[in-house]
Amino acid sequence: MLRPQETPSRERVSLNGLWAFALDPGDRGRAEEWWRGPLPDASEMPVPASFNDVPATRDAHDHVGDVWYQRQVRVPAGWEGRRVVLRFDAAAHRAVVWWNDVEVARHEGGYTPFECDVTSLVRPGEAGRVTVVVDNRLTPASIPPGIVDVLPDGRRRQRYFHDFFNYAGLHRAVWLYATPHTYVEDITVTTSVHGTSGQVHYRASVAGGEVAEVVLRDAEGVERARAATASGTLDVPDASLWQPGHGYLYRLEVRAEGSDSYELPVGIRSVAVDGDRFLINGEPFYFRGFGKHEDNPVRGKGHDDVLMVHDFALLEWIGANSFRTSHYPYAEEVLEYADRHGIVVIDETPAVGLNFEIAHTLVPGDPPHIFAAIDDATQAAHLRAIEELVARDKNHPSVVMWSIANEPDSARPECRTYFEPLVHAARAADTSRPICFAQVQLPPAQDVMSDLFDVICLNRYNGWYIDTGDLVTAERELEAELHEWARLHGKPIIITEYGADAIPGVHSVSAGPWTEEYQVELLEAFHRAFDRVESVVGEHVWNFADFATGYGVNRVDGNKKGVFTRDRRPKAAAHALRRRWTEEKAV
Ligand code: GCB
Repeated sequence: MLRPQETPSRERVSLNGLWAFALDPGDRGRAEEWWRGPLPDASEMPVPASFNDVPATRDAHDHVGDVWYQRQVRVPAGWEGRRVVLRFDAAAHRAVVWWNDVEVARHEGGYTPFECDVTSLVRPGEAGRVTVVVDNRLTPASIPPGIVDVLPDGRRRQRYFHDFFNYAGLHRAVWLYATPHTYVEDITVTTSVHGTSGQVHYRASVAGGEVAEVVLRDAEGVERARAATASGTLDVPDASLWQPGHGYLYRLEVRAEGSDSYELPVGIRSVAVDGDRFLINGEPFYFRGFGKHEDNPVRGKGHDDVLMVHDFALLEWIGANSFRTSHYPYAEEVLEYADRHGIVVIDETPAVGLNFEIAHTLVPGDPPHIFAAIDDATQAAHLRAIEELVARDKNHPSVVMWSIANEPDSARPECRTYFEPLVHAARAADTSRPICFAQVQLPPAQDVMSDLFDVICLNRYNGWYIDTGDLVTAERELEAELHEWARLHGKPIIITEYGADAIPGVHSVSAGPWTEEYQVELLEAFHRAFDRVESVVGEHVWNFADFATGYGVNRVDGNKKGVFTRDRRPKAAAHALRRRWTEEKAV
């Protein structure tokens, strides 16, 4: 799905700003058809933002169920005769949208966009009422999954099996945009590199007509190739490659018969797995960076350009070259920024929490055996999540690999049965990138599905959840395990999570757990082990910054494994990583 943009034939209007807002704890809205008029007792809510922490009430923070957003939208008078589309960059986790009294869209999945053609309902120059109900419930059939309990007093309580707070709402941009009726519908680009030349393989579709022309220009706007077919290969002699650290972008203009045109940024680069190497443009690439979160005080997962640019500045400061979009697709602005700046991305679906053991730690009591609780409906939602992720992000040069899940219960045979069709679907959706999943702490002999994937991605907490406080054992066992993975699979290994919680300002000469010293020493122990195992091609520390979680006795105001605090101040570990990544392990 193409992101709205402004071209000579297209216009867009941002619908960000303050919307009328109402929590609906008693489920009245759908029964009373709140879309037919102004929301009762509405407050105001900024969009984009997660709604939870904005009103400063526990009711909003802990709300489980529907919330309502509404605003008037004026269609520009100049849009007479155009196709008009309403687009939501995300609504977590499922939404229904009305234009005045007419339902125009339904979507499930909190991190991918959806849109609806409202041309027949709108009158240019006039305003319409847009109402959106967003349901934040996680169920056994949603991705990520969860369970809603109804308590004796009638309140709902949401349980979920992942370690980040269930922020929800309209936490990304909303747009109204216009195109001609014959319009560029989709473009798919893959690239390859041969010697000094690059190839741009493209496929474009035009709704209601044909592709008229395709023109590739370089960053200076100079035309480098041209074609008049809907698909083909454009050859670029002496290509400037998209490289880690150098996000060189061409622009592919696709013109439809009639007048529409769309400009897609294109980075020419190749990605391949060769034995136990991960190659970008034929060169071995070593991932230095983090698992991150979209998480900020007050905004929750609300996208914000200030915070985004600052996070990228900190990645540069610390010497990181990559990150994983743990544990869901991030805002498209983030990937566009990574494209422009040469930051490498492992792009993950929201499939997190498909794991009984973790469910048990995070949800004390009696969680279900997760593969008994989830079923074909969950798998169908997971499949959609993969397809929507690839459809949205397939053209980003920064994205070098898909991660289709985080820490599923990969010791269980049911897990393999569940994942096999998803692996096939991911490969069918994109043949140009390797795929992986982030593996929970399990010895290679117990894992039943890593052979299905291209890269071994391991989340490891030796010295923290295992052998807590004993870094000597942690280092020895980690190294032995890494050698074993290398021996059994012969594939590249990325440690996609490792780290320790550290409370900023807590120090100790004996460097016990929770101190800043322990966090530094644990990372150093892991690094010594990585440097002794040839097949290790990457290290992503958990986490870039402290982040909000659900309530739990092992979480003090959230997860503190950040090397930056939640407000982005460096802990001692940030300085230590900066030394390693800018001096010792800079290439
Ligand atoms: C993990 C999860 C991550 C958690 C982390 C932790 O394995 O993938 O979501 O936040 O451990 O800190 O426990």
